Amino acid sequence: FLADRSHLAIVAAKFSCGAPRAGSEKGPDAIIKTGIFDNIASRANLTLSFYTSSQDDAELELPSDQDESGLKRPREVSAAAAHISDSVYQRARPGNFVLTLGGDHSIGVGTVSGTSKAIRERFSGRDLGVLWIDAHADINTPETSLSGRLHGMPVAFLSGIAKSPKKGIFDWLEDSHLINMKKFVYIGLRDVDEAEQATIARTGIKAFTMEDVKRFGIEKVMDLALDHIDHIGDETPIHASYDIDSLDPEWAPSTGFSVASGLSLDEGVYVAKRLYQSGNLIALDLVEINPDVATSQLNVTVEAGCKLIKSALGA
Ligand code: B3U
Ligand code: MN
Ligand code: MN
Repeated sequence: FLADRSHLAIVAAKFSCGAPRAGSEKGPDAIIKTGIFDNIASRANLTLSFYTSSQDDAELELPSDQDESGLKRPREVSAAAAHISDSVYQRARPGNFVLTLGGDHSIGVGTVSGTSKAIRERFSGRDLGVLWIDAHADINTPETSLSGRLHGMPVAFLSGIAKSPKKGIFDWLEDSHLINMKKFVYIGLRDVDEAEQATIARTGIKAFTMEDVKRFGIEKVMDLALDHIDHIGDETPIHASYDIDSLDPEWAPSTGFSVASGLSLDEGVYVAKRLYQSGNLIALDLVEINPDVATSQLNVTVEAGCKLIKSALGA
């Protein structure tokens, strides 16, 4: 195993400014409250938090929440992601497995850039593999985005397709933070903007849509996805960024952007199990659980999220 799963570092990224509505900042506590981590032995519970009144959570001073350059709250999102990036880097660098609980998916700029840099240092320049499990492609740029929301753009910034539009907005991203898109795979796509489709086609990014999952079955899709990331079998470290909206609304109603016809819970769990079995998973994000949406069924979503986490950790 490439990361030491007996040393689980948990990052609670209580941040929702990248999304149109608040609420996902409460996602980490909803998961933690279930007690899921209580019996994981010798965990290093190193928690990073935002926007919370609880005493042991460090509150981060964030810059202005103004909209700018057609982007919604870009300085706040950029600063939070920079902070998360460094936090994840510090934890991944010595070989901990890093689990980040979101938060909206703009925090993915932080998590993936942090592990990318750590892996380059740990394994002398190696590229990180990334599995992005999501209904959405999150690859809009400031130019193509129709919403201006940063949770629809993390993949564009991580790949270098989107560049810092201004000083103070993602200008902290270094080359070592960026990812090699040849080792990047999507699973679960079913709501992709036209400009995003064009970007994916032009750059040849590997993508398995829900149609592909239905046609080939999730087993075959995972065979192909893992083979794409690691086609020469050289144990490429993998960061999985799991958006809960990849699951069908039946199993994940409490999220901001539900899209019909998603992964069944069994399929989602299968993806997580295969990641564990690969032995190469070094980090996992679970994002976009929003306790303020479909609150009466929050436990359904939280239970699904916990199953994904446990499966990815081999529990
Ligand atoms: N593609 C749209 C919608 C969206 C993306 N990610 C989520 N929603 N969660 C956008 O705003 O970029
Ligand atoms: Mn997403
Ligand atoms: Mn999504």
